[in-house]
Amino acid sequence: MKNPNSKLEEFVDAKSIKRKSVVAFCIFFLMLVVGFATWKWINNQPTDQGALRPLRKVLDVNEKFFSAFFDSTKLVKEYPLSAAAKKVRVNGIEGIRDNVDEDTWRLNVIKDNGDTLKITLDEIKLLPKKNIVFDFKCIEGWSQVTHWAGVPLKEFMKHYHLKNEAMKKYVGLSTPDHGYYVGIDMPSALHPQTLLCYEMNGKALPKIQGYPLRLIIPVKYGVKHLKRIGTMYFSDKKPADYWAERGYDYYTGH
Ligand SMILES: Nc1nc2c(c(=O)[nH]1)N[C@H]1C(S)=C(S)[C@@H](COP(=O)(O)O)O[C@H]1N2
Ligand SMILES: [Mo]
Repeated sequence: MKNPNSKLEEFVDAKSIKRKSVVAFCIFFLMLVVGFATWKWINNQPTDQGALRPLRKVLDVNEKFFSAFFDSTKLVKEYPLSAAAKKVRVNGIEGIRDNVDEDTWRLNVIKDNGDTLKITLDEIKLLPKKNIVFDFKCIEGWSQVTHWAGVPLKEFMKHYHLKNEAMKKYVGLSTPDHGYYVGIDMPSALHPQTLLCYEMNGKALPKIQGYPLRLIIPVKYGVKHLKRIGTMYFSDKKPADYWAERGYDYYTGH
């Protein structure tokens, strides 16, 4: 049986559809206006380090999140001892061409107050020792799984009460003759896998690989693993860096 109201229903339906269309169009139009106004507002904001301030805020929050969450906790992959190369590649001999005098060598640590600690290798060997086997990467394109040991730089700094120094933004390292030098950002320097290293494959470092003491910093490329450390200092300004001066990225992490 035909519904007597069907004509009316059709009419109401058509009416409500029309109303819904009008409402939808109004909402669409409103969103356009709001979107355009927001875009205008963002564009009229002052800039901060090259980004409009509202966008910079988003970037800053992202950066805080990533550096707090990933940088300090993320460990570089470690390998079993059996994976370590027996014949370890040698690369780069800037600042280590002349002989090192084993009896007079000291690690010179320049403190915030201007004092210099002069530390012997034997003193460094008394500190907690950590072994690491990891994939050592050079920006020239080679990599090799190698085995190193030494004291974590973080433990070394704790032991020598280098608290004020750890608040600085950078660590600077250089060979005794200042022929090679690097700057390391503090979070990377204090990373748990960063070592003041005095052993390779369970033996004293060969001279050409940094005897008596080198840096091993797995979160960075080879260029930062300074061989034969003479001096260590701390600064809020970027320390001079041999390869950064020659056009390479200062942070060269991976
Ligand atoms: N003193 C000094 N350290 C240095 C270099 C250098 O030229 N001089 N070269 C760096 C580079 S580019 C690399 S890849 C590594 C290589 O370390 P290795 O010789 O133990 O393989 O040392 C780094 N440390
Ligand atoms: Mo390198």
